[in-house]
Amino acid sequence: MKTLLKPKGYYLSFLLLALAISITSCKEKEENNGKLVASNANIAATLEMKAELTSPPNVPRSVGRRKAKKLIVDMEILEKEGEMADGVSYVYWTFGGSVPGSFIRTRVGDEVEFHLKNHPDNKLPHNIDLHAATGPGGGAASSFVAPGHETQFSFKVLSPGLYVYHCATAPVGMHIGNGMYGLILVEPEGGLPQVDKEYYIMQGDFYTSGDNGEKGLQSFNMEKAIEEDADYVVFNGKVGSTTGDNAITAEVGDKVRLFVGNGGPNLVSSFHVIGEIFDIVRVEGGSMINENVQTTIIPSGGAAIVEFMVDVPGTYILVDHSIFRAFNKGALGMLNVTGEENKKIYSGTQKESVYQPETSGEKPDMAMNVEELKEKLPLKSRAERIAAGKAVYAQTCFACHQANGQGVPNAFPPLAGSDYLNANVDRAIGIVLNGNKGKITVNGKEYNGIMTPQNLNDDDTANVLTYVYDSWGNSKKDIKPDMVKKIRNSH
Ligand code: HEC
Ligand SMILES: [Cu+2]
Repeated sequence: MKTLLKPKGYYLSFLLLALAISITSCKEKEENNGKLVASNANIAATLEMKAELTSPPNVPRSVGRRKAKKLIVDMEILEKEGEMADGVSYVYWTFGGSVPGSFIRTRVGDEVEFHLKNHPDNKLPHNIDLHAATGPGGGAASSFVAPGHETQFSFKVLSPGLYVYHCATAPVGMHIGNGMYGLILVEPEGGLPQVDKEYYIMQGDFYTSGDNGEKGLQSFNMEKAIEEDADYVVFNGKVGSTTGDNAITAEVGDKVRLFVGNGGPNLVSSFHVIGEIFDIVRVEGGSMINENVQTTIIPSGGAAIVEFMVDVPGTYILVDHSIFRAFNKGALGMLNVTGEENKKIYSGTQKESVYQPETSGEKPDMAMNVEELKEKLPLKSRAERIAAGKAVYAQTCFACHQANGQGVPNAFPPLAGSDYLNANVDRAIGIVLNGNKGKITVNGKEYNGIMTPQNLNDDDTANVLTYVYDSWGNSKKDIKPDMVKKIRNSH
């Protein structure tokens, strides 16, 4: 027996030695591979590489034609304070320092060697469940890690698609609710088709101790989370993450691909881009392709890849079309497209005129036009005009400037205590009548957006401005219809 076994062991160790030599020599080749020509790329291809990780809205380079490899992911968990909205801060728990966490880009067949580090300054243990992994807890069972420790596990990515990862440490909802989620993309063999622009957008709902807009450091509110009563619903972790100067960009003619995820913890997103139609949606991040889609549904813990060509310049607004979330809770982003107009695809306003249909015909010769009639009526009391203005505000202005005139950081300037508003009444009237675009500074902050003309008559314009001036610490100016008429006629 002994003599029989000996040669076996001998051959085995020889085999291992040969393997080790071939790996080393291959490694040596790689180290010199700067000199190798592209046709030798296969020989030079490394057996392993470090994954490029990016924070939103950026994504790593596409995998292209590279072969499957061992892909080393180095992910650090950081619990850190950030800004939820203007003046509102929050302690986020993050994968890689951002919400959503670092984007991981792999190709099918890669063996992902995952190193999860929990920073020593953190207070809690965490782990990670990757929906792209097959195995207990998607990795959660092998990755529980205390502050000041590192854990390692490996998994093979078997199925192409866009997958969510998240922390799965109890209470799971709280870890997710504090921002512990992100996306991992598994590209098919040969990679996804090339496009011009790719971005990473992920929705999440947040539950804070104070109401939406309440200033100061907010903590997680478990009761509201259980009730699914979100204070903030946002893209990329905060209100205004992708608006104004932070807007994502493209040029006319570009093919744009958005990797869109939803971390939840609770809400399902009705993802829509105002003014665009998705040429294709890779539904739920999987292999099914739907074409010509207006709004795609992204479940909590799910994702979708949407692709569209941008044909005309302008600002395209990304929203959760459960629309109060967009205008009142923050789920609003912007894609700025620059380039040549194409009037055949979109004309812009072609003409604007008064619309006064004929009345039923009684005494047509005596009928006064509406404006003349209004001029004859006595002006209502200031209180009545303010009440009427409030109603106009609630219908017309509030979507952008918000219920208490506070505006939306980096997108819509405040009307509350607005130095810009209070400095010049005629200018304010002009803005409501004709809209405004270009840079303006309101209370020391710069805005560079577009307000469209509001198409209100003189009375409504006067009333809404009287209401605005009367509210939120503004200068109490009284705006009369004839003041509006004067500005209207001067244009
Ligand atoms: C679709 C969004 C939208 C709506 C609706 C809207 N605005 Fe604006 N408004 C803006 C934007 C954007 C600006 C800044 C424009 C710029 O950057 O030049 C602005 C600027 C202003 C300003 C000057 C800046 C300031 O904060 O004082 C006033 C006054 C104003 N709007 C009043 C109104 C009133 C009154 C209404 C309703 C009748 C209204 N807006 C409706 C988006 C909107
Ligand atoms: Cu966690």
